[in-house]
Amino acid sequence: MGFLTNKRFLITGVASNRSIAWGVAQAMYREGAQLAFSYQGDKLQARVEDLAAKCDSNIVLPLDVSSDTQIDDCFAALGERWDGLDGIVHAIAFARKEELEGNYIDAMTRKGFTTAHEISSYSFGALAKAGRALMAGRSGALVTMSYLGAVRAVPNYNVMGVAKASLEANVRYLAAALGPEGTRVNGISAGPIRTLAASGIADFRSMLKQVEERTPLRRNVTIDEVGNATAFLCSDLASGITGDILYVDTGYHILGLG
Ligand code: NAD
Ligand code: 0WE
Repeated sequence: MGFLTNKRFLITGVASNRSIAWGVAQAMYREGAQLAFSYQGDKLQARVEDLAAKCDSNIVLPLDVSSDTQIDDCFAALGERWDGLDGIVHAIAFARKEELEGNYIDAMTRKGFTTAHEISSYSFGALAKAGRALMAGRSGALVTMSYLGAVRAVPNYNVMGVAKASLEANVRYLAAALGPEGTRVNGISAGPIRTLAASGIADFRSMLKQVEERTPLRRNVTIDEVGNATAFLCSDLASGITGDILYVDTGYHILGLG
């Protein structure tokens, strides 16, 4: 019997079969979880429906986190299908492409900063708030996806790094706020992975190569490895862990001189 049997989760952030959220969904499905999926924008609906079907799920809901209405409607629809929810996986980030290249100060704008923080950090708290009633009293778990750029100055990551720092602080404040209700909140800091969000990032290939050459395990991490760690954090096996960031990056973050 899988370690997520009889548990129900909402998976956000599936955009393709390369998405980290898809690695998460497959691991959680394998461990016996029942899954619902959200997708951003009509263009992704059919693709996410197809992927959901592979996990025996027909709960596929629109959710653009820039809209309060869509957030409310998503959880209302979920409440019609399920009488409770055991967790939410948040795998959503966005910054304007122009902000993710070149010198941080040259690239930064008020609008770009606001958008990055709203979509990549505020949205985690917004989902926690909207899902709170459905999760109450069920030892629920929230997990989000971060990156090393939250705590180190990574070239070109720029305002996304500042937004991920905010996201990681959000993990701690949400954990403190929801702990008394039995809900745990954690983040995973994943190493670089070629996904849609990584496509078009200048020099992503050379970044993957650099990590591969230096990191303790001498290879890049996979969506399945991030999926397994997320499934663990969502499960009762992690019942004593909250407010933390777990690095799933083949060890890269421990290095000084690589
Ligand atoms: P992806 O492109 O597959 O997923 C990003 C998702 O964000 C997409 O599904 C997209 O629809 C969603 N999204 C963006 N704006 C949204 C909005 N307004 N409303 C709802 N959804 C929205 O890429 P990914 O790499 O799987 O990214 C998932 C998460 O993992 C992100 O938080 C990313 O920062 C994080 N992460 C990625 C890497 C990497 O190297 N790929 C490493 C560490 C962390
Ligand atoms: O979090 C991310 C990427 C998130 C992301 C990606 C895009 C590309 C397309 C957010 N917004 C956008 N906006 C777009 O228009 N990662 C951890 C992957 C990533 O992105 C980088 C990295 C790494 C690693 C950008 C620069 C440097 C390193």
